Amino acid sequence: MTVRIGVIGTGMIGQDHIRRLTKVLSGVDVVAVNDIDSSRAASAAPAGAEIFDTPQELIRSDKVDAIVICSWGPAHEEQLLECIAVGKPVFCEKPLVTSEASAMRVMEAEVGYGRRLVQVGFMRRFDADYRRLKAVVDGGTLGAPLMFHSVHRNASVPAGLYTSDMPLNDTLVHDADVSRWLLDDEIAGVEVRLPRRSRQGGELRDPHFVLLHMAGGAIVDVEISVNIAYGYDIRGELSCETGVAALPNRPSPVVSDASGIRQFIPTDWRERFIEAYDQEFREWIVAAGDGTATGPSTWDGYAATLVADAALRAVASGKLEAITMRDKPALYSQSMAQAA
Ligand code: NAD
Ligand code: ISE
Repeated sequence: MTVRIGVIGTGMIGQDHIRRLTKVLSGVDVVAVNDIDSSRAASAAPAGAEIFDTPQELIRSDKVDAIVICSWGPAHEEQLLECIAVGKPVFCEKPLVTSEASAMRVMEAEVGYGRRLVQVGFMRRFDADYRRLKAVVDGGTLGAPLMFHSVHRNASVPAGLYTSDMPLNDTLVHDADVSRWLLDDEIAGVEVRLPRRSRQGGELRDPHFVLLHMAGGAIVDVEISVNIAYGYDIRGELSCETGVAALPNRPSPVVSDASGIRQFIPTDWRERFIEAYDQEFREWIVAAGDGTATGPSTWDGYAATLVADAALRAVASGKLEAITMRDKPALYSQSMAQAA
């Protein structure tokens, strides 16, 4: 069976996902696209795909079985609710939404529908290196994890479009999600420290040093630097009771020349996580073909949204900001260890 996909939002990641859905993966066909910028939709549309004027028309079209949302975070809620209303599986890029109230509305709609339909684009859970790291922790040979050091560095972010809230509500959400998943625990509180501002980012508040307090007592520190100039650099190291497990350096040629010995690093997320994005869609396509969703859920998107909200409060207060989660609906009761 071929799953017929409609893509909403044909900017940077929308175009990259259209490429993988048309040129890399099988069992899918991109049959529809939409973007508020209609000329961008037209240039991104694969041959034969229909260009829809609105997300609602695309979602409701009989030609579309499942939807991929790659619009901006604030637009996600309305598009997700529409997908749930018609019972179609939907892959939604992170962040799920940009406020707690919005996350609750999406969760209530999906719980009311009675079956999982939403997968959130937390692609690190599909990355082979992160999966091996998780296998080591879950294996238990190192004892309980006590600390996780997460480094999230972007060479640059689009000037103007990327505001001072975004290191926390658009970038930190990945580290929050992967910490919950690796440690199989919820985040109970957040502190943020602001080092001296980097001149690379102009007026943007950057970098951030974030502490995530896990409910079970482990602590995660996260460096968020979004204008570090030299490349896209993602690191992670878990300190456990009797040993340490870290993400390996990515395989890359070691170049020796008159400047010394060095290894290339990716320029951005497209390159670093290329196989992870492919794998997250492989798994999504299988579930979407069955009319459901697996992998990172609305609950996971809600949890990450709470962390972003708490981090923004912590910037203002300078204090540890506690997180209170609602009871977990049975629909999401699968443990985090099983979810991808
Ligand atoms: P972008 O600005 O390049 O593209 C967003 C596109 O969405 C634009 O073409 C815009 O016109 C369109 N759009 C905005 N609102 C819309 C609406 N209401 N209806 C239809 N189209 C709309 O941004 P991007 O970098 O491609 O990011 C898009 C989303 O993907 C964001 O949520 C971002 O956080 C996420 N993202 C995820 C990753 C990842 O690693 N998983 C990487 C990059 C971006
Ligand atoms: C971008 O939206 C992503 O999701 C990338 O994975 C992340 O590294 C980057 O900071 C975000 O802007």
